Amino acid sequence: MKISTIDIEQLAIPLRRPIRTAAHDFTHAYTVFVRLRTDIGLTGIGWCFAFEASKAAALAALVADLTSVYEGRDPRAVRANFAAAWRDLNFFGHAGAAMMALSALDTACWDLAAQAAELPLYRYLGGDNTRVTTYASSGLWLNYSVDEVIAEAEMFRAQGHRAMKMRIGRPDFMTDIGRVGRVREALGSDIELLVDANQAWPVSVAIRAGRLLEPLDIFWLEEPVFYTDLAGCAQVTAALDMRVATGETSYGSAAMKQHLQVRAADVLMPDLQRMGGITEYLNAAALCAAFNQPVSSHLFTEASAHVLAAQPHALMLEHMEWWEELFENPLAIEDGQVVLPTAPGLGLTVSEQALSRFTI
Ligand code: SMN
Ligand code: MG
Repeated sequence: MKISTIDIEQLAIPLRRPIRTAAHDFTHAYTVFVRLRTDIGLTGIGWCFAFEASKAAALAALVADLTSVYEGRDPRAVRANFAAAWRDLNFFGHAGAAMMALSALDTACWDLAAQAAELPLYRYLGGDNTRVTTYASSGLWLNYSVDEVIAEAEMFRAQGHRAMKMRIGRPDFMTDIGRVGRVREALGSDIELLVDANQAWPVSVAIRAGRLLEPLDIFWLEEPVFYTDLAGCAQVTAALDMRVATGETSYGSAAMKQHLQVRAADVLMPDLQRMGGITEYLNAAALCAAFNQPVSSHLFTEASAHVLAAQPHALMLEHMEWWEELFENPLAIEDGQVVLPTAPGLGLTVSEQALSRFTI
């Protein structure tokens, strides 16, 4: 099997409403959708994205540049192909937009390799779990009123979710604590509540806020401090009994190793596109196992579900709805778990109608 052509499409996917975290403010997921077509008729998919159309155009240009590495290769040689791309990117860098572009191509190769083996990707990766525990994440944003947060949380519960993530990280952290308290009270104790501060706080504030959050039974406190401050994050982690999670903003498994070496957090949540695709996500997951820590995910639910289903030390898949309209068979959620598709590869059927609707 050989990769014959590579299609790159730029999509503007509108979100249900404009959203804000302590670090982001956006209305669309501008997505670069990549399809690897092969000489035997199989097609593999992958995607990367940004929050501005102009940045997504830059990602598309980088993907186009990398096609010369992938064209003509056997997609089943995923790790060899990845190594060739890694060499190609040495000067440009193993971080930033280059990793995001590589991620789409690498993920599409894994999709193809599993399809060729006629196995769902999670089985191809050696997994046996047909479900993964998940949390709803496409909501409870910083720009919502508390009543809006509670209404959306109830919507997630009605959809089958049993865990969800609320955005915090105001300079006035006492406002956050009050809001989380009201949401916990409204939801009762049978919903797992996660909170994400999106790097907003200095270490001292993160520790004080964390101590006030602990009695509210929070599943984890995410990105309490600036993402490069690993020592600071380790201080927060050591000071709190509650779980601290981080890692979404860092690039490659080497960065995950640095986090693990200083015990920066209790849980790492590698981001598929910042890892550079499934190859490096798997490397990151193996490092977490070696350091006796769980592994989670960030965005990219459809692909990350397969990786986490194959990791005995997986903890909580992030469920983000942004891309589900692209597929005729979006992931089902039952009783707080994502149900893995049974079709070979990623198991996703692309909706041509949705693609043309979102194409820029
Ligand atoms: C997040 C990251 C990027 C965009 C929106 C939200 C957030 C998360 O940090 O973890 O989901
Ligand atoms: Mg986050």
